[in-house]
Amino acid sequence: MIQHYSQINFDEFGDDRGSLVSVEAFKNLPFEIKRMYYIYKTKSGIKRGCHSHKTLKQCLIVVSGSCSILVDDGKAQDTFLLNTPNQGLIIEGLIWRELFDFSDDAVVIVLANDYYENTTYIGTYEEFLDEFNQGQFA
Ligand code: T46
Repeated sequence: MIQHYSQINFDEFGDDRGSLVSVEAFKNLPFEIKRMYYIYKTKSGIKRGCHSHKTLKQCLIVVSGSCSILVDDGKAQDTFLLNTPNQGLIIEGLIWRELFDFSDDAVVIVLANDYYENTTYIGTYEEFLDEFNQGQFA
């Protein structure tokens, strides 16, 4: 069972005009990009995510403002504060994720290796743990 999360740093090209970050599949991002979506205007008290996928690979980049992301691999939890546009969080496979503490100006870009399919969502933590336990003993 592939199950993984990690922070990734992208090179920032800065000059007196400002900064630029480039993300390229299989160059500085370890998967192909079939979909991009972005999240914005989320209020500070709101939680997003609160689900898992089985095999989807995603990279979350907070290009403006900040937000925190809790990831849970079934055994342990980590929390990441994303607040710089040249850093991302890769989440791959069966990982429960929750996004919270959005700043008013937060914009989260998500790069995904597959198209949107609402049937691939694991929507409750209990279901997620069941899937995790099945994988452990498979
Ligand atoms: C994830 C976190 C970080 C689409 O039509 N296409 C899409 O590609 C996505 C992602 C969503 N939608 C629709 C489905 C819902 O009607 O947009 C609405 C909101 O989606 P959702 O409630 O899933 O949004 P979040 O922010 O809770 O979760 C999303 C992703 O779904 C999820 O994969 O990891 O962002």
